[in-house]
Amino acid sequence: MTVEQVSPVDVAELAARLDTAAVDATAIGQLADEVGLDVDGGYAVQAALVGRRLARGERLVGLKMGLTSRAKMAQVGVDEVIWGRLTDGMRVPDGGTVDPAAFIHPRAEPEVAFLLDRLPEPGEPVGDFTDAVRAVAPAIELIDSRYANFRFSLPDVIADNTSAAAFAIGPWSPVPDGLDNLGVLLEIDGRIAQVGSTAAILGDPRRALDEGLRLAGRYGVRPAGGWVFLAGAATAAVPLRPGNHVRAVVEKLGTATLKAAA
Ligand code: OOG
Ligand code: MG
Repeated sequence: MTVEQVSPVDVAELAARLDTAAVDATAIGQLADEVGLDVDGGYAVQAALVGRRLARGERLVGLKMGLTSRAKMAQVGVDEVIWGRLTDGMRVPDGGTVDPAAFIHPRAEPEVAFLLDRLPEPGEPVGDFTDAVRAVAPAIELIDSRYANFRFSLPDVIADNTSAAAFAIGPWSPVPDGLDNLGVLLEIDGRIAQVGSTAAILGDPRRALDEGLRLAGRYGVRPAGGWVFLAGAATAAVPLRPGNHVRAVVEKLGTATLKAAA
């Protein structure tokens, strides 16, 4: 962030606007152009935005990656890997129900979740992260851009905590031998909406973990044991409509489910 461009006052103000948009489920215009926000500025706003949730009593429970697959990058027209923060307030039990009216224009996407065990060392190479991972699970992420028409620049989506809105995690299992080429399905109301492979997630979801911990580490974020990590969707996201039953199936890992109230 260039100090002359985005003052601390702006950071707090932009975070407040994004927070209000989320709480009121009302879209706002993009912010980055207005104030000259760059990537570092975006992460500063994200920290302040999530800080507002923590001030309301939510707890940080993990990290998420965004835009780790071509399908996702193409869908939103941004081609950089990004990371965001997860709080307990975003967590929905597996099989649980969300109120779609609480969101602006929610979309569901299939995810692979890791459960972190010990604190990985900064810069620890891929492969060794299997030691840092206690378990892996299929998951569903609900994303909900706070920007009108789900349109944003790279700094905008970073400031908006990478569109994070809610997530549900299926049953945890020990990490299988290969995670790099597992089939991924997203079903809506029993119909297949998206098909993909974990290979689409930076070649291997474990690479997303490595990349995410490295990137977040640059901003002083160190994961704790028990944190969850979402590796980023392997497929494009699908609009969530009232009454939808969503299932994400990951080969060898099983199924996560979520319902939208009618
Ligand atoms: C940004 C968030 C992307 C993923 O899994 O790629 C994301 C967006 O698409 O709005 O969560
Ligand atoms: Mg996602």
